Amino acid sequence: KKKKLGLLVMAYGTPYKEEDIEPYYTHIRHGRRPEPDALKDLKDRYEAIGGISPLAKITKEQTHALENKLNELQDEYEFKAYIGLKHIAPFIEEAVEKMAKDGIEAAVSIVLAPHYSTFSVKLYNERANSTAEKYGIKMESVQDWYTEPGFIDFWAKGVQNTFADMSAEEKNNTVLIVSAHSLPKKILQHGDPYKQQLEETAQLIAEAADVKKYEVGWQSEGNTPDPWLGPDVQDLTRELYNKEGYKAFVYTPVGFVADHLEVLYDNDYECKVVCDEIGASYYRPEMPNARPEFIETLANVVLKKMK
Ligand code: FEC
Repeated sequence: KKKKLGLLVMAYGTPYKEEDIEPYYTHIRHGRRPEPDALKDLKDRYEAIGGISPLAKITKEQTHALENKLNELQDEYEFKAYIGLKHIAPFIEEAVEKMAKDGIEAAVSIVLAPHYSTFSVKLYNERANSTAEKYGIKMESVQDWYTEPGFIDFWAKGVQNTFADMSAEEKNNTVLIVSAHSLPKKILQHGDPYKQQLEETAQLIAEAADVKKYEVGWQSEGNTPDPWLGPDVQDLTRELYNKEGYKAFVYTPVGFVADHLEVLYDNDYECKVVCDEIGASYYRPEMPNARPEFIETLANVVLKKMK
């Protein structure tokens, strides 16, 4: 008989409906309610991408597909997947509690974000592991997976396909911008690997896709007085245009794995506005979402963690 194994798939979470936006935003802000202007600004951004984000649906699709793929790839274990979210129900703690109720004794966890930071993955894993401990579940947690060959290959192919769509003039005057969510600069004081992991990701993708000109950028920074990691992708676009006169910009927000607000608004709207202003073409290869090759990549990451 196969051994039952819990699979905790952790993700950021997103409001399911308009009324969820305020409590969700309050949770992101560690319990501080947002100012009315900030709340309105966030509501307007969700409105601009169609009212709510497709993220909830995509996280579910990714999780179900990953469970199926893992059960297909091996026959020692029977994986049972649970979604645990950072900022909205089902919260990480609730997912682990449910595992315990279902009689799960061992589990593996993964965050649907490729890079490790003390401000992101570490916090997900601490919440998962402390709840697992409380219920006597033995849990192994993936730390990062940005070097997984299938991940680099996914983006390299997306970039190559994008280049194939360009005119010769664009192709000779283009730059690849590889980005992730910005974090407060103070993370660097404690040896956080996040910045270096993004730089390495950019280099690996550029090599695999044979891209000569690429830059690392940061996006979606928060609304706080602290300095955040930069350059911001919008500023970087203007600066590169002024210096090099590029005719086309290719954005790969590789710190994310799905179509959601930070991509559909911060890239597809905000970066596109800058490109339109300077008269350059805007390109953004497709996100991984639940594409089979990406799900197989995640499955490989999980299986490696268990060895
Ligand atoms: O609903 C959606 O479609 C978008 C979901 C969403 C994802 C996401 C990913 C990351 N965030 C990270 C860090 C921060 C820090 C702050 C912060 C703020 C927000 C706000 C919204 C939001 N984040 Fe997010 N993030 C998503 C959504 N994030 C909404 C609040 C409004 C705003 O500032 O835009 C600042 C918190 C503070 O005020 O102190 C820090 C990181 C990721 C990528 C890793 C991951 O997915 O966990 C890091 C998706």
